[in-house]
Amino acid sequence: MVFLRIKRVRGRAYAYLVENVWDAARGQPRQKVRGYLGRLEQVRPEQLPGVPPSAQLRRSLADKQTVERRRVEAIVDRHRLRMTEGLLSGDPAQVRDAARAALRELGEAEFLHQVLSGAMRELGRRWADGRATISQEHLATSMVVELLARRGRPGPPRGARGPEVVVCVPEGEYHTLPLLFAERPLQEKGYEVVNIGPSAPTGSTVAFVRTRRPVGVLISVTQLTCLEPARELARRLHQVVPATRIVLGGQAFEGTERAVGLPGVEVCRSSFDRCLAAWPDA
Ligand code: B12
Repeated sequence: MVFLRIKRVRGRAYAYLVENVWDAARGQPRQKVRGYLGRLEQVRPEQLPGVPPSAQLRRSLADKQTVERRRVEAIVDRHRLRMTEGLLSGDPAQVRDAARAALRELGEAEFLHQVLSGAMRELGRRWADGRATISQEHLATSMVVELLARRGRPGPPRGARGPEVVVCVPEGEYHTLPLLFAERPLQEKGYEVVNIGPSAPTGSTVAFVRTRRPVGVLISVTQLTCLEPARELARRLHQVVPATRIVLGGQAFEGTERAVGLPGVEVCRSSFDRCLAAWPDA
């Protein structure tokens, strides 16, 4: 009988289909791997064997995914709290320790999207209701920048230069931290990141992209007031570089089904990691 088995590698759960076979030499059963299904949280019931897959296997998958989700949520909460405290108290050693522990237990994607960005969001909430000062927020921002810079880039072979992806924000947007969060997931896929930083005039970004001809442009939008400039930027980019993949994302798109309705422009309401899962390795 085929059943599911979970293996954890660097904090991440991966699913396998295994089967018990009789090992005559040892006189006992052993498990034989029948197939690899990928990251547990992304496995879909259609990937299970059988048409349709057995109810037992489907139930087992759903149960394992629920258990894993709860496990990850509890770990994320603990690390996010520790990270928030480190950032609020301006303690770089605590921030580094919290990052190391979170990376070990959760892996890269959850660390960036849930722990670090979650801690910055918590800081924003505390700032908004008067429990954190602007200076604390600014110090936290620079500590996050330093933390990400210290980690360096994951290595493609020396001298190799992958295809370029431009990461940018629309005119009027100064929330540039998400651009740094995009760098590692892109580099891990072998892309070269060109980060053009805060609020450039739309025409300037369009001209830059036209000469550079990257394979993709990721536009991060945090403030609702920047949605319209972002839309205009995406529209003009698609006009001048129609073969380039243009993706809009960020907090401004969350909690809304706001349709952008532009041909050739994608909206991604999740993390960079999830968004890039659909991109080929460079
Ligand atoms: C740090 C910060 C700042 C810093 C930014 C420094 C910098 N270099 O980035 C400074 C001090 C400059 C700043 C300024 C302001 N800020 Co501010 N800021 C924040 C804070 C605390 C953290 C933002 C952050 O970096 N988060 C970390 C990032 C990495 O996480 P993230 O945005 O969630 O991004 C993740 C996903 O959304 C996704 N993602 C993001 N982009 C993209 C793109 C694509 C393509 C994809 C696939 C995914 C994706 O992946 C990321 C990683 O997981 C937030 C609080 C919050 N809720 O976030 C307020 C916040 C964003 N700021 C706010 C405000 C109001 C302002 C100011 C207007 C304040 C003022 N009165 O001056 C100014 C505006 C400046 C401007 N014109 O842009 C509000 C925005 C309200 C709104 N919805 O419009 C917030 C929410 C605070 C609040 N609680 O009210 N801010």
